[in-house]
Amino acid sequence: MAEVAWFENALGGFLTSRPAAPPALVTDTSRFSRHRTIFISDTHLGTRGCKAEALADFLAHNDCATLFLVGDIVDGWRLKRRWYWTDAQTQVVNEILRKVDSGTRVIFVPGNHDEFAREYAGRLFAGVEVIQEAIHETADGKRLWVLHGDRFDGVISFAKWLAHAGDWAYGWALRGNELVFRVRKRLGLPYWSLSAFLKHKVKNAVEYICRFEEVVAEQARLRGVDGVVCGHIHHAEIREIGGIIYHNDGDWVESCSALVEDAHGNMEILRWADPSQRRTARAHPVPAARGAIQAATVPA
Ligand SMILES: [Mn+2]
Repeated sequence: MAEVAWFENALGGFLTSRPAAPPALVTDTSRFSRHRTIFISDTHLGTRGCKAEALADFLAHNDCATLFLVGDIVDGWRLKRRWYWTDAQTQVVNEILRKVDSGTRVIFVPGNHDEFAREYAGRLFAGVEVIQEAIHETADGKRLWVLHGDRFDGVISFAKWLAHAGDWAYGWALRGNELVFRVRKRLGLPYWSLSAFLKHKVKNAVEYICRFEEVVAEQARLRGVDGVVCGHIHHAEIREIGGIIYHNDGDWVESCSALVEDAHGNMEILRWADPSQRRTARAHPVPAARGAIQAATVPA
């Protein structure tokens, strides 16, 4: 920091002026999209696993009237043990604040990893509304219950230490991902997730995901809503379960997925490739490489 001369202080306002808003990341306008609503969750900021570069890129290229942060945005469990914060993670925060400044309504529905924020439900932080759970009305009049989803998680409510142990093991699987990613990138192979592979290979995990989806849909039905939007299990999905439209917006530690609503109330899952992978994909054309946007599940 440079020395400050007496007259600089006397100028007033010179030193205390607010830093300029961070510049927009958008360079490729063909990739820019406008949505009515964006839902993201399980970004796990503060951890190594967080794909912050991809997330900041996604936020810079996707605008919306309302942005829902559906929990596990900041990983309080991990930050308690070790502080891990990068410039890309700061960029994510800046992109969210830039949305607030440009008139986007940003609603934060805390999850289990950021449960510290639940105490602040009903308050406003830097223009971000903190709400325990929300009801979102789509453009075509459907009422969606928005919640993180951990409260239906038997493991979490019965034995918290067990969930923490699972979280620790999962963290290691994600670090394995990094290694696999680096090796495959060097070989010019497309992205492949070790932890996602393991999760899908484990039969119990698949059964668990199904049970979770059914329980959440059943609870939504009891509430008399048309559908539900949640996160928590890191498995993006749109499907109808017993007359309820179940939406899961996925995560930003493995799949880099978001749930978006268009001006007519249509919901879609977007998968966003990491900017570094896109550069790799251009350098080595690979048939199976993911594009910038890949529309996935379509509601029945
Ligand atoms: Mn969670």
